[in-house]
Amino acid sequence: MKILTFTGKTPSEALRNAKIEIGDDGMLIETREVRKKTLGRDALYEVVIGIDEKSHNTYKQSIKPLNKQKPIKKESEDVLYDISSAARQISKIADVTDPLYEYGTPQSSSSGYEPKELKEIKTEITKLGDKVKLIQNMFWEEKLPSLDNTIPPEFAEIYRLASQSGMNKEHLNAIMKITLEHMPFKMRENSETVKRYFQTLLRKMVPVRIETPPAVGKKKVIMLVGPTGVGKTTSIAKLAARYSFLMEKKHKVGLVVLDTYRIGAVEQLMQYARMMKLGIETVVDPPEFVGALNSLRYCDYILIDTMGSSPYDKTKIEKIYECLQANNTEFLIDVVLVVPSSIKYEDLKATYDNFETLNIDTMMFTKLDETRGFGNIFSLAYETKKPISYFSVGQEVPEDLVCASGGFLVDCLLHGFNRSKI
Ligand SMILES: Nc1nc2c(ncn2[C@@H]2O[C@H](COP(=O)(O)OP(=O)(O)OP(=O)(O)O)[C@@H](O)[C@H]2O)c(=O)[nH]1
Ligand SMILES: [Mg+2]
Repeated sequence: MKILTFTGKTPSEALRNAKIEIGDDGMLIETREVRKKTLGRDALYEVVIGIDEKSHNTYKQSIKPLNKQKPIKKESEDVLYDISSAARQISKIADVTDPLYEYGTPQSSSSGYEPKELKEIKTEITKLGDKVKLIQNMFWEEKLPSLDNTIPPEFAEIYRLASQSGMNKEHLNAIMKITLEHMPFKMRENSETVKRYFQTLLRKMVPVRIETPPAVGKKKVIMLVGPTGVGKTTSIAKLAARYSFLMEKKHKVGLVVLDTYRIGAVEQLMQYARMMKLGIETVVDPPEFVGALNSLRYCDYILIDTMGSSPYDKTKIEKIYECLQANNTEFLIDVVLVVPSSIKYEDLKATYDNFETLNIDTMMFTKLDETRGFGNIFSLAYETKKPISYFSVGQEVPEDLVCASGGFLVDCLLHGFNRSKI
């Protein structure tokens, strides 16, 4: 669009002069009083006309012929061309030019005219588009062939973090797909909002068992099962300390040891029991199991430690199973699978499958302090839908125990384990 000015003694004369020059095609942008009428001197008015020389036809449809437009009255004497009036004019021109173009058609091709600012914005958008394509190709093309091409680059960081965390690839792709389908388009513009959205989504996906004390007159019976050396006995000691003197209400805690296979296994827990002054029962054969539970009836919590079993040693798991089957008391036994976070997802899943016959209720992940990626834990919980009850984050009894929360796990997953955040 070209900007032309015409003058006259009155606004109408200025407009008439414009019409003589350029005909009816044009848009009246502004009328100014350049000079006031004084004795012996006429007033001087100026009209500012915008004209699109190359698209007269389209232009005619959208605005009235010049002779039908009314002059705009302007009180001010100020004829200085200040910045704010320039800005007003630019926005007026932009407003007027918009309807001339159809949605989605490049503005320059339809009119031939394009304000400098719009040109710059378009160039930036094109550059950004190229970057998006580049990043999409780098991060998504081969890894996510099934996903469409509308992935903003801000997802690249989140994808990298999540995939480096050891999360199962199928899970990650499924979650990314959900994210892309549901995330409001506006949020994709900013990598921070993308991250926050993704974080919230992951958090909501982590099944968690909230710790609740036993109801009045009831007790909680918790059995820890899992492979050898994962931290079952240490965790029993941490839980015993937590329930008996770390919580707001102090509870009576009793211990049962099923692990009589290994020399020293009973002694390990005996030491903790002595230190905390807790009742402890040992069980050699399944029939003794019920007797042990009954003798700890006075307790609010009964914690059962079991022998660790390798995935290939079915007899130990069978022995635990027999104990559970023998339970004819009214106590419901919460079976907690204890697994280390330091092994890869496939191994975690194999371990889970191995212990599944025991009807796992919740999961406890240990040795979070010894690992970097936490996606494996996330994936096991995501896949099995079994809630996580606790995390063990070190060897120290009782302090290195954390009640499970989706926020804690997702924070570890995306930013690593940070002891100061416990
Ligand atoms: N770094 C670290 N070490 C841990 C954690 N939990 C337990 N351990 C250590 O792991 C080792 C084995 O712990 P235990 O509690 O004896 O493991 P367990 O599962 O009872 O082992 P078995 O009875 O032989 O099956 C010990 O040295 C513990 O101090 C943890 O969260 N982080
Ligand atoms: Mg043990």
